[in-house]
Formats: sequence, structure tokens, C-alpha cells
Amino acid sequence: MRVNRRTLLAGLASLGLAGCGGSRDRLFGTDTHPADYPTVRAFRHFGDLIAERTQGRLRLTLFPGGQLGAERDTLEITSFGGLDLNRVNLAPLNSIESLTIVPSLPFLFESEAHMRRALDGEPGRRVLASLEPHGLIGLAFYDSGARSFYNARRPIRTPDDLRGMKIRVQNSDLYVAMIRSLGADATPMDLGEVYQGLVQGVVDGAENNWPSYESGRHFEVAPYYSLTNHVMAPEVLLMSKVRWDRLSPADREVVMESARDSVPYMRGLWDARVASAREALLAAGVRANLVDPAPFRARMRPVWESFVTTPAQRELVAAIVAMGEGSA
Ligand code: GTR
Repeated sequence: MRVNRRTLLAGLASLGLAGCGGSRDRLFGTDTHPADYPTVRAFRHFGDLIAERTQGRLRLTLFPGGQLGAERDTLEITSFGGLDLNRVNLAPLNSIESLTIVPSLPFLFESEAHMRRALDGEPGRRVLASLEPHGLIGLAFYDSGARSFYNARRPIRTPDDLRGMKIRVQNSDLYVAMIRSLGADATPMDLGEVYQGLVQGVVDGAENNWPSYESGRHFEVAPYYSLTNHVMAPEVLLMSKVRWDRLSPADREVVMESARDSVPYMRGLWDARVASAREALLAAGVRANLVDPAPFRARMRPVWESFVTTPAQRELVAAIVAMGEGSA
């Protein structure tokens, strides 16, 4: 059953559980994905570590499956203290904090290894720290692999194949610009609306990684999956600063370390899920095709130029590029 989120949040608030003080021991969290998705399983593992390390004093109650709403809405609620913990993609943070645009840039990372290295290192720490003035404590990055295009019409081999198509993107101006630069029409839409959007022809296609393409069952209505691997924007695990500020220094350390310790667990789940989703989808008849990324990458120059504008963003781009295989 779907929980009415207004009622639920009002209920949490009236119980004094949603950011209203006291020495409560519950941590309320949300994730847009269903219970078996790697982000949600890792989130639970994070909660288990916290419970174990506080002898059961701090416990996580997690609402998965988008029960509490789309990422941009739950993000707002989290920054005001109405929710304690949230796992979102970096994209809906792009309009909130400009440094988050950098790891979201198309064709920034040369490989998954490069992405993990950069996010585990100083560049990742810089992005997580940039969220605090917005009421959010960045705890850790989770993997989201690489996103590729899928659609109901034809295989995409060059940007021209996208011409005239309506492509759903996450709620980020960066991705609207990316799609326009490829000659297609961009339609920002919440994840929960994409399946129906594809069925009704509101959009012709979308883009995502193998596990989300499978989990949302989008492959049923958009069976051409073209491996552009154009974006590797990670997932991020967040805590509301309102809640963070009320934790003791010792509990903050527990929360931070438990988040970090859940990352290797998540990566194991992630790699296995990418492999199983790919196998299941190919067996289900998805028509996947390899793509030469060069002409797609070439179209991204003006996008980078208009979205990387501050010295802090430029320094971050340089730091990440310097960690790539090509610069070794
Ligand atoms: C998924 C990601 C979600 C959400 C979704 C989307 O890969 O895990 O957090 O951002 O993509 O496309 O909306």
C-alpha cells in the first residue's frame, strides 16, 4: 500500500519525530528505490551498523520505494529537518549547490575506477562538505554506475539518431542542456512518472544505468538500450543538519563511520546487480548496442563551458581530471 506522504509527514511531525527536538532514538530515512535495490540494502546495512555501534540506542526506520515522494521533494524536507536521512542521486542537488554539478558532468570520469578514486579522495570530500550550508551533511557516496540512453524507437549510434526524440531527464538544468546539445528534446520528470510517460508517449526515451532500467521496468516499453555511458553522477547519502547538530560528537562519529563502512558493502551489491540486471534484460529481449562515445563527448564542450563557471568548480574539474587514467 502506498502511504500518503503528507499524512505520514504530518504524523511524524506531530509525534515530535520529525525534527522537533528531544532525545529521540529513531532516525527516519528515505530512498526512492524498492527494498531490494542496492542503495536501499546498503542504507539498511548503514542503519544496522549504527544500531550495533550504539548498542541499539539509535535505530533507523527506512521508507523505501519513493513512499515519501520524489527526490527533490524529500531533499527539501530533509534540509528543513523533517527527515533525518536521505539517499538521492547528485542530480537533484545541482540546483542547490554548484559544486555538485562537477561529478554530474557528462563524460567527466574515464571509468568506474576513476569515479571511485575521485569520490573516495579529496575531490569527493570537497563535494560532500559543500552541502552543509544547505542544511545537509554529506555522509558518503554510493555507486550509480554509468547511465546510457534507452528508447522505444531505434538504436542510438550517433547524436543524430536522437534528433527529434523526447528524452526524460532528472530534474537538473545540466541534463536539459546535455539533451539539447545532442539535438533532442529534454523533459525533466520525476522517476516515478517515467514508466507511464513512456507508455503514453509523453517521452520517447530516457537514460539510466542497467539496474534502474530494470527495476523501473522501463525496458518493457523502451527496449533499445544504447551504451553511451555518458554520465556517472553518483548517489549520495545525506543527513539533515538539523538532526546532525543534535547528535553528540560520539554519535556523529558513529554515523559518519557507519556511512563510510557501508560503501564497500554497497559496491559489492552494486557490481553484482549490474551484472544480473544486464543478463536478465538481454535474456528478456532488450536490444543493446555498443556506441562510440566520441561524437557524443564532442557535443558536450559548450555544456561544460556554461555549467562550469566558478573558480571552485574549475579547480574541482582539474583535480578530478588529474586522477584519470589518461593523466597517469
Ligand atoms: C537512478 C538513481 C535515482 C534517481 C534515478 C532517476 O539511477 O539511483 O536516485 O536519480 O536514477 O533517474 O531519477
